[in-house]
Amino acid sequence: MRRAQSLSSYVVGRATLTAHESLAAASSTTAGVQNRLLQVALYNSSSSSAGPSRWFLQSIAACLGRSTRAVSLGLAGAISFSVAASAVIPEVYAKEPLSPEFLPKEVVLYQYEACPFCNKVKAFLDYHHIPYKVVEVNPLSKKEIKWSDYKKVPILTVDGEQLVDSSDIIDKLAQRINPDKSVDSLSDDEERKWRRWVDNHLVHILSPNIYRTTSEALESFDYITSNGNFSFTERLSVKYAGAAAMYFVSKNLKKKYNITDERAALYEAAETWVDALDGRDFLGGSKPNLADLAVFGVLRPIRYLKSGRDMVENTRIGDWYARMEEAVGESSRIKSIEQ
Ligand SMILES: N[C@@H](CCC(=O)N[C@@H](CS)C(=O)NCC(=O)O)C(=O)O
Repeated sequence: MRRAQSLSSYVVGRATLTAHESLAAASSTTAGVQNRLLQVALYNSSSSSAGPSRWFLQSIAACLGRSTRAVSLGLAGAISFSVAASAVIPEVYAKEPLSPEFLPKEVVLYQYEACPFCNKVKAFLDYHHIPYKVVEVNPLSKKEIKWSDYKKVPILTVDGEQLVDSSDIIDKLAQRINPDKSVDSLSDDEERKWRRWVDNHLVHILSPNIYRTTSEALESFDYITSNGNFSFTERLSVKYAGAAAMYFVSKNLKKKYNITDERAALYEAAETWVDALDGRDFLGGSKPNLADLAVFGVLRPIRYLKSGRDMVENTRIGDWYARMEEAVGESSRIKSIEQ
């Protein structure tokens, strides 16, 4: 309980540091009413210790806390959209079916919905049509991963074998489904370079974008809450408390990563990626490689939020993204395990 308190305070506390400044600026805007709602939610969340909103914020804090030290805010992953697959998938973009001998019997992903690294792994599993179960880890107790020495997510178990770290997981899965190839021959320098770019650059830009304005923060949390298992009252509380906290936290993230204009940074990243494609359908040529899957995995949660819509309207990334949607298709997630 004490740890729970401190994680909750972490999010709310960080938000409060900049709350006065941000609210002062925001209250003169047309979003003033929403800001006041968010302010109420923010301060309510700091005084209340009960309810799902607190748990949810703690879940965000766990991803955010580690991310600010190691990689990025993983909130985008919390709003993991289920992207509808097109009914007819052109053969050229079809999924990579595995021959049954390579198909693991049981794959379990221990994840936070809030984690972009988990979404990268899911993009790989979905593309290769590897069925997997998901265990949503409680970020406070982490009781679902007590059995492991590794204290982060994602953790993937493949027929009982534990794999950790999203890039390592993907490398090991790629090796497993291509047993005849050496590790080095499985990816080239270009692919490795862009996978690093995703982890070191792209993921940092996402959260400041999806929580950029109060209305965008609410849009993001609206999606989160409508897809979670919340009662009507719980949904409201999570939506406003979460949006309020993340609106302010995202301002700190901008400073941390020296982002002055988050939209411009997002557009620039999208254009940089399209330049990298250099006229090819995918970085991998006629089919996605691991870099395509990584970029797609971290962008998928934001694609149909305002930031993602803006990105597609204002850059050239839309065609590639549409090809990726077709290629990856429907999720191969089979069911959640209730803990
Ligand atoms: N490099 C790791 C980063 C994983 C990571 O930082 N995950 C965060 C969630 S976004 C985490 O589990 N943090 C530890 C915690 O919540 O206590 C990867 O790519 O998998």
